[in-house]
Amino acid sequence: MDVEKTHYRTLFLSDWHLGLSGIKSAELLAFLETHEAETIYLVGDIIDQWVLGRKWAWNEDCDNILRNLLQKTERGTKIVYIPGNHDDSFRSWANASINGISIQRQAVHITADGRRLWVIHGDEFDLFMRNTKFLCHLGHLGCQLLMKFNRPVAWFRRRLKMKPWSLAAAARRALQNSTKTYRQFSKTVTEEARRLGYDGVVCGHIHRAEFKLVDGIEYWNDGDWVESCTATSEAMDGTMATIHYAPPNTTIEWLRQRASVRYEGQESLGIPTITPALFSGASQ
Ligand SMILES: [Mn+2]
Repeated sequence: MDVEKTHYRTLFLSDWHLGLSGIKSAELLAFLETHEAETIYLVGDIIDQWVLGRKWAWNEDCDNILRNLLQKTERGTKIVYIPGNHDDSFRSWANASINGISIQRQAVHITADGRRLWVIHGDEFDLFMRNTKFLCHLGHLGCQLLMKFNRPVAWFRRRLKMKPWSLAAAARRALQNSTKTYRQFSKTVTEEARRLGYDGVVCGHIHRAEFKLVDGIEYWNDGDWVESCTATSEAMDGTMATIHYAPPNTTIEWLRQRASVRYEGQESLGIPTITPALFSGASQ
């Protein structure tokens, strides 16, 4: 089997959540093995530092995904990494560069036809997230309160033989299901982009790939690799599009095997052991 590579001027990808179980890491590896770009923006939540301890699910695909990125930078691809809220400890490394990957708090991308796009993860505009984070940052008091509230609920659910329920997860689900919230998010982000003088914004965070014009401002959400396999692309002439990656399973398997052979013998990047220990203090 031979698989052709697709070349772009720019690729925007986010919300990989590497380390979380059940993500589309095989598809993502296959995608990276077959897609090249002059510039790649990693738009946040790339490594999930909120997954801790025994739940940490780092596999060979995750290692090969990072190896693929490093190989891309060696071959001249410019990679800009904009940390999100699940990998926010990298934010303190803004303006640093790790193995040719430049870390930025945010970026401005200029398309081939001269549009100025603001590139951000987007959690800054998610009011719900901001508030729960604030609660947890109150530290002891805030988090204990959340747990106390959760305990009676857990007791009832056990008695009813229901699955354990997480307050945070349920609140997030409620948030994600609400179209009003999506609208609110894109409205807030594009309003801010306009205020700052940009033609549009590229972001992630809400795990829903989408393009629309909001009062003349371009809103591009590059989606996620937890459930959907989506990215935002810019062709050489500046034309942008949303990619829904859906190759046959046999292709994915073949590309995984090929990557596995290619990267064989390379030492593990250490992330599986380092990350949980390193970020055990990260807020949940
Ligand atoms: Mn996020």
